[in-house]
Amino acid sequence: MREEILKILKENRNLFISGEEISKNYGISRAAIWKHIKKLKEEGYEIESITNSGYKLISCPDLLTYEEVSEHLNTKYIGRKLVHFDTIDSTNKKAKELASQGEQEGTVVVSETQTLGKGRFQRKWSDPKGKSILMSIILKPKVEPSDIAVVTLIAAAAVCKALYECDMDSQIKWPNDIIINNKKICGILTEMSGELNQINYVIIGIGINVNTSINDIPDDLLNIASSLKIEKGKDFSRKKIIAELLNNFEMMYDDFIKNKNIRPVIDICRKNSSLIGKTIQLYKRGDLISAKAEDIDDEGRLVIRYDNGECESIISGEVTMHMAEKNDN
Ligand code: BT5
Repeated sequence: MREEILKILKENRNLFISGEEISKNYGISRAAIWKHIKKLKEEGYEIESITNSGYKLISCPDLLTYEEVSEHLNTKYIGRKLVHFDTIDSTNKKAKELASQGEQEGTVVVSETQTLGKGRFQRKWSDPKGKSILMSIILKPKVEPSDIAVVTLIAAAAVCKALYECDMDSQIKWPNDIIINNKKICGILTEMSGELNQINYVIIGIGINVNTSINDIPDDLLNIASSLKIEKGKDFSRKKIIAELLNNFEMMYDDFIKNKNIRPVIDICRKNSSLIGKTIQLYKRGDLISAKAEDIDDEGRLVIRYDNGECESIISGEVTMHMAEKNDN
């Protein structure tokens, strides 16, 4: 009923709609309507209520609920079911739970905050409440497990493109970070359940620092982390960014699954790469090795050249990477 009331308020935005009319349309009591309105107001909806005139929707909050995000969404299945939490341990963990219980492909888990947000290798992901995008997409792709690295790149390209559409130039630090002015504003965590040659499901977890301010960033991350707000000096609409991201993601993911075409993804990753042309350091089987990042090849692998002149193409997940200090200016 909450959804219906919100829908009718949105259809009549800036106009009064009487409690009686809502009551007649949906066959619920005016007291019940009032309760829903009260709850909506608590969630941040600005609704004017005047006796004898009814209710008027004035503004909507920047919440990542389906009702808010769907206004900007033009996907067929990605994000068409959006499971929203106020708080949760980790959206990836929840998405895994749902996926293993048979949840369909495309369902997205979103939370306003996480108590146990995680990065790769069990590192922590930090977030202040209501200021980030914290989401996990459930996928069930019929591809080889070895193709999964590409899905991380599709997500990175989708974030980069969505930010560009919101007037932000960002760079992709292959394979799973998005940076602005050399600071991380987004991290991607891809997790998979499957066997040797079969995938049960893939979870793409994405964390973006959107309206995070300097004070929200833990001291130990101040040198490496930033947000869209810090970099641009203004607030951004989280719901618009998440919708653009999902729109882009579906387009590129479909192209990959149906046509095996990842050229648009690779183009975005190459053009916006923060690594190509730079000397990087990477951990390889425990050793810290220096190499030059030369390219991202057509399969999405990072092409590196070692100091001894030898070349190698590495797939995501194979190494942990740190920018060499001389590039960290
Ligand atoms: C990542 O790991 O960058 C993947 C992060 C994925 C987070 C999302 S949020 C929604 C979904 N649910 C989850 O539980 N996780 C996903 P990694 O490359 O390992 O980077 C982790 C490192 O980034 C940490 O060790 C910190 O140094 C740094 N970090 C932590 N929080 C950060 C933040 N908010 N912004 C920028 N850097 C951060």
